[in-house]
Amino acid sequence: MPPFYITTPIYYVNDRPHIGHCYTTLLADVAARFQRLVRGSTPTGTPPAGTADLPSVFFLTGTDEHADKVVTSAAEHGVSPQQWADQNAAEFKRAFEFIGSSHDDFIRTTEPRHRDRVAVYLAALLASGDVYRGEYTGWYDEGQEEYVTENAAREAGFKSTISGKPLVKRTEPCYFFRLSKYQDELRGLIERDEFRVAPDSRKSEVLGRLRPPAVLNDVPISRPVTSDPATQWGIRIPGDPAHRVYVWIDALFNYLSTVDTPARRPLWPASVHLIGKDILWFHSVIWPALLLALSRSGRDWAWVALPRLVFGHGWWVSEGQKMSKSLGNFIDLERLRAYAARFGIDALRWYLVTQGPLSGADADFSHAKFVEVYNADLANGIGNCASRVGNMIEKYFGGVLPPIPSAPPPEAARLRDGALISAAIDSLARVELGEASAAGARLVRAVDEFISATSPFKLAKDLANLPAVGDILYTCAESLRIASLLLAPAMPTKMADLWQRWNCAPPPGVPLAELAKWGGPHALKPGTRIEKGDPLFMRADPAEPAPT
Ligand code: ME8
Repeated sequence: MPPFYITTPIYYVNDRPHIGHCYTTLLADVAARFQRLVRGSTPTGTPPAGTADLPSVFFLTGTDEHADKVVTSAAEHGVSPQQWADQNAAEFKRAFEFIGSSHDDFIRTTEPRHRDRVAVYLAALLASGDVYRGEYTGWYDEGQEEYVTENAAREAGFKSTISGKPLVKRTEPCYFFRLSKYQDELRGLIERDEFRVAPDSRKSEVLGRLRPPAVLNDVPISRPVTSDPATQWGIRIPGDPAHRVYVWIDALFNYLSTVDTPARRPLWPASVHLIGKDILWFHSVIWPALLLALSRSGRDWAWVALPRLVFGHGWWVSEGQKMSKSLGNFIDLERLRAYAARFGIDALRWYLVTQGPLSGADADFSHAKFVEVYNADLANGIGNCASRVGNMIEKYFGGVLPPIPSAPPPEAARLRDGALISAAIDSLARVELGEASAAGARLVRAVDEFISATSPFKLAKDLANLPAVGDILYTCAESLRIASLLLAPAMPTKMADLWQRWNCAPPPGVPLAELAKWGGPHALKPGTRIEKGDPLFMRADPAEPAPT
């Protein structure tokens, strides 16, 4: 199995982290935890020194620090750009610690390990001619730090589509990347799914912009350095310090620079670049074209293959409206912390992962929906089911797990057949992380239905039925153990809590298919103490006001 290397966008350090940043990093975390589970690899990896014990799952997130906005915000706060970047990168690290992210590395683009590699990549592209010096005139969106094509500028009334501020006409000497050369090749690669862009709606969107009559122009990739301090922040073009690398080009290379060491190189190519739909063009066109160019810039670069998949998720909106600075309606970290304080971090993770805008329409963060999902899936779902089973084992068997049934009740067939495990693994392959997690919740519901169908509490009224009751309860507990495996990537803390109570923590190094075999070598051991404990999730009152 090739290694699984997943990335998130690297976030601008001039913004404070909010739900959107936390969401993408959380999704990548759930994907990474699922993949570790599927492969039986260690929970998280501090990058090891030698290739031999390279983790088979590698999860990268980080910060994008060379934007011009960093210089302006730093000046407003009376600190240097580097200090400003340090402070805000630390905020992102704290935010990701709060959401329980298990990333293996956090890249900051101001780090020498990144800057030095970007200079090497550009030197190779200059030498091959795919980066060349010219002159650029165009419409510039100062807020977004990007040029807008003549057509797009005209359509938007020469105003930024994001901020509404007027676009500015700029002419400057400039280095270009020969993007035009790669248009047809990229179109073919995406059409044939050799370079996958998902979900399908995003693939169509990109292909629409690559198919004739669309024509790709070469793109400017540098900005001039002047006496203005704002222009001195960034990585210089090798051999021409009067120019610095455009922040987007610098940023995209993080995915490569982080693993471009002798020990980590086997991790390339990335398996998934998880991004928001706003930055699809950069990731599905500019980035693969840069990589194609680099891979052909000399024999030393032939290993630079294309990433396997770019996945662009949708948008969190707030009460139906796009979140923006001008509206001041961001679901910010404080709101998320308030939800975690009231409902637990795992409940927040569950809501974001299962109700978020992963592949379809935008999603609204709604308190009413949060409580509904919390009660249905968690308090009345896994929480209540685990309590019921634990209580019955306590009541009828003194808290000790009864024997494995010699002939499992016929109603248990659905619990034992492993179909939901296969469904979860299939969903995972399509990056449908909400679906993969929901397979665990479905298994819990199936256990509830099994309890209703077999009525152990009624049977137990007659002592002669105790063996049958034991068969039912063992079946329930073992099925919940399997469900807990599927729920663990989204809810690692609560499931670890359950494993501790039930003495069934999965041993490291065993792949999911083995762990999840019903009654297999890792099944619950009869005679194990099953501790009841407090409910994993207390029911929430929908009438209570939202936490703030
Ligand atoms: O674009 N809903 O950084 P950025 C869901 N530095 N996700 C959201 C969101 C929302 N409302 N708002 C933001 C940049 N995101 C560049 C990236 S990568 C080489 C450089 C998430 O700080 C989503 O993942 O603006 C989006 O793509 C990303 O934050 C943009 O973060």
